[in-house]
Amino acid sequence: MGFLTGKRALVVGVASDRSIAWGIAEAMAREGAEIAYTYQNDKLKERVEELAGQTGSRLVMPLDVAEDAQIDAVCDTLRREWAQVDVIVHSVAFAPREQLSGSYVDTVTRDGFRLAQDISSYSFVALAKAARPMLVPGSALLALSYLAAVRTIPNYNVMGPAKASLEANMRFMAADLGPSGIRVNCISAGPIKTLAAAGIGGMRIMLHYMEKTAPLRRCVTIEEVGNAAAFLCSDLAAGVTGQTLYVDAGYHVIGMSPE
Ligand code: NAD
Ligand code: 0WE
Repeated sequence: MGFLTGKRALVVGVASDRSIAWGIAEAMAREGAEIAYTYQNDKLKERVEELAGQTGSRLVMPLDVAEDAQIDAVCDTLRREWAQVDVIVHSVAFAPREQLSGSYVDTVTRDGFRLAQDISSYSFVALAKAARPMLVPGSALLALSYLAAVRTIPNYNVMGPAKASLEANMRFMAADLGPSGIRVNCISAGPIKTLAAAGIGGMRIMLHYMEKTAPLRRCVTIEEVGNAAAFLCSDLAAGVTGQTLYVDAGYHVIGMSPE
């Protein structure tokens, strides 16, 4: 019997079969969880419905996390279908593309900064806020972060402060919801070739650098992130909250490579 048997998980952020959210959904379904999915817009509807079917799920709902009304609609549906929610996975980030290259100070704008914070950080607590009446002792919330929350990374620019904000958001949620038995954590994943990483200048070089310098001398996969996520959101991690777990082949511990 899987270690998530009987758990009901909402997974936000599947766009393709390379999405980190898909690696998470597959691992959670394998461990016995029932999954509900959302898709950002109509272009993604059929693809997400097809993937949902592969995990035996028919609960697939539209959700642009910038819209409170859509967040409420998703929670209304879940209340009707499930009554309670055990797991929420937030695997969403966005900043205007033109701000993800070049000089940080020169390219950042007030609107870009605000949008990155709104979509990539605020939306995590917005989901928790709307789903709050359905969360129960033992529920677990998870968001996806990146090393640039705590170290500078070339070109990640305005997304760096957004990930720093996401991790602080996670800690405040953990402190606030902890007394109710609800856990909140982040996974900080190493770079992976997903849609969000497609067309990012220098991505290939970054993956190569990872393989040369990370303690495990390789990159990580969505399956590995998925397994860590399934663990963190299960009762196996009942004592863990407010944590950022690095699933990055150890890259974050390196100060200087031996070469
Ligand atoms: P992805 O493109 O597969 O997923 C990003 C998702 O965000 C998509 O499903 C997209 O539809 C969704 N999204 C964007 N704006 C949205 C909005 N307004 N409303 C609803 N959904 C919206 O890419 P991914 O790499 O799997 O990214 C998932 C998460 O993992 C992000 O938080 C990202 O920052 C994080 N992450 C990615 C990497 C990497 O290298 N790929 C590394 C560390 C962390
Ligand atoms: O979090 C991310 C990507 C987030 C992202 C990606 C895009 C591309 C499309 C946010 N907003 C947008 N906006 C778009 O229009 N990652 C961790 C992957 C990533 O992105 C980088 C990286 C890495 C790694 C950008 C620059 C440098 C490194």
